[in-house]
Amino acid sequence: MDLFDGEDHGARVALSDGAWVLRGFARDPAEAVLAEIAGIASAAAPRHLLVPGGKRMSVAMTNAGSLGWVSDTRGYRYEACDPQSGQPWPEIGPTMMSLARAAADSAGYAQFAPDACLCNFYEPGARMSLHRDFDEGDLSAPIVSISLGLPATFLWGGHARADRARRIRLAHGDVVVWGGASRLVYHGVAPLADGEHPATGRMRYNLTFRKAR
Ligand code: MD6
Ligand code: FE
Repeated sequence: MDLFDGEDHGARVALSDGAWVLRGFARDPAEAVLAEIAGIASAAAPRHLLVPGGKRMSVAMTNAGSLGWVSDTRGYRYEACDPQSGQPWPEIGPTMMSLARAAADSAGYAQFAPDACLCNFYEPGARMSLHRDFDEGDLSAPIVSISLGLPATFLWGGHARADRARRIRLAHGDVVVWGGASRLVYHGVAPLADGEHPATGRMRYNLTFRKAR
């Protein structure tokens, strides 16, 4: 067993109403998913987007699917083409797609049909401040989030930004599924601790599958 193996592989942990952590759910197909991420990154390079306030995000992002989430000084939105290339975003890989659907199913969200996959690339020190995801057109669909590589501390807050956030460790292969009453919960990621992961080196990857339209 390596250092990054969770002892709770296979556990399903309830975070709050409608939100689950599926421990290790993505571990077996991780290698195939990482290959798909590499393909996406070579077609649409990860970049550090500007937020409307003008700051540059520490997480690098790209997208797959018929819509991709983008941010610039004009705001946040979904777009069908990569503004950097003018080309459509690459397709969501078949392994990651079936994994996202299986995770949604196992958390009680049948028939999940995501059209957008936001791909987040974390180097040591990268973080994501507390936010809610409400740019999606269909808030009745859940979000499925797959974490690969270095472990992160996920911040799970409440419905108000000031609500105290719980700290939840997300390791290689962990999947979070949330929707329903928890769909608009505040959440974030603490600065990534440095380390070396056997599958990804000094990187954490996070994929979030959404129904944007
Ligand atoms: C991350 N995840 O884990 C950031 N958002 O790197 C998110 O912001 C997120 O995991 C919506 C739903 C699930 C998530
Ligand atoms: Fe989010």
